[in-house]
Amino acid sequence: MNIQANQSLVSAPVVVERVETCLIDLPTIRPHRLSVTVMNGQTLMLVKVFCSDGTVGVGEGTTIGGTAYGGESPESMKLNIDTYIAPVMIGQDANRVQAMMARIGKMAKDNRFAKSAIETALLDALGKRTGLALSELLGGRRRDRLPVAWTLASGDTAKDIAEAERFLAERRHNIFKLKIGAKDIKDDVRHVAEIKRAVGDAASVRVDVNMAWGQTQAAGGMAALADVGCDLVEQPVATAAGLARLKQQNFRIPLMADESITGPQVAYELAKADAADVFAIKIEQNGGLFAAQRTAAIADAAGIELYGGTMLEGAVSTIASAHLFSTFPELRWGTELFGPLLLTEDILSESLDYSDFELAVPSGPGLGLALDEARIRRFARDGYTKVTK
Ligand code: MUC
Ligand code: MG
Repeated sequence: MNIQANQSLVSAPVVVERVETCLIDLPTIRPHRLSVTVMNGQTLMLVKVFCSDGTVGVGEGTTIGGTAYGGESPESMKLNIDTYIAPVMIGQDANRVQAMMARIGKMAKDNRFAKSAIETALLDALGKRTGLALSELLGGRRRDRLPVAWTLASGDTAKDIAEAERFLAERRHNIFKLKIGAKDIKDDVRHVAEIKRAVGDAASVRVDVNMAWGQTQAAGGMAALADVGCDLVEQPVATAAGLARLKQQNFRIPLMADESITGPQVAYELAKADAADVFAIKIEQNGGLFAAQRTAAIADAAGIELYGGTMLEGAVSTIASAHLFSTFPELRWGTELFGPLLLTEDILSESLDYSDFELAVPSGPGLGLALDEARIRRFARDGYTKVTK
């Protein structure tokens, strides 16, 4: 397509005509054990935004363990999009993504995951309309590939070691995050020590406590984890004040905030309170790609390092996140964008490129993905719900 044709497409009025949503239930390759839940499957909420120029954008809302991790479930995302969000989008300018999100914000409070799905779909459509990859719409990618951690969470140390050794040999992952916090601290620290001993310097070993510890437990845990060669502790306690108190104790191990980061305002408060060394950036937790970009800018300005987080999303939201993370000035701790690899089924017609310990960020227009609709139909709970006004 030549530049003139591109320009006329961008300047022509393009409106949203229809929104479709669907829930897809997919099995996981093994049970995934976190301190908050055990996952045997994952439900993806897919949304499609149909525009008057024929472009169709796709977005995804996905969480962990129904409402075990946060207030939004895939079902609530779908219901709130169908009932409240889609109707205010119909007939509105599809090119003005930020204005559309502001309009939606007036009609729908909270609902950060649902909004992230919608914003992703609008940006995917805009990218397809203009021929630009989503990362270029976000200001331009700085890297084409991203380091990807894997989470060892089978609940069994020997199985976790075997999994880690296999992925190291396959050159798929050399960063491992261990889910701890459900057991006694001594058992958890022994588990981490054994895995670190097995992988040695070939891999970085980190832990995610998912807020399971109290303050004094966490202080003991941080010190013990530093001693066994753990590189990073993620969200050991629930509150921002608790994180800040831990951070002030200067353990020899960096502290990362995850669940605490629910948008730019909170990110600013965390930075002001000196509550973390690292921020896990998640597009859904922040309420969309633009909000996540603002949170990352706050971290950057405060000298807080960045990590690209996941809600164990499927391919669509994983790749939306990848586009955003590819634009960050620094990504010191890499990413954990392995969600699609935890699922038994691929919903894309062309699989993602995970190789050499990294994920390739697609370069085609928008997300740069094509869905396998036959596979989606097979796993869809009730098919697509259509909203036209
Ligand atoms: C979290 O809390 O970070 C990310 C990887 C994983 O296994 O769980 C998620 C959620
Ligand atoms: Mg976490």
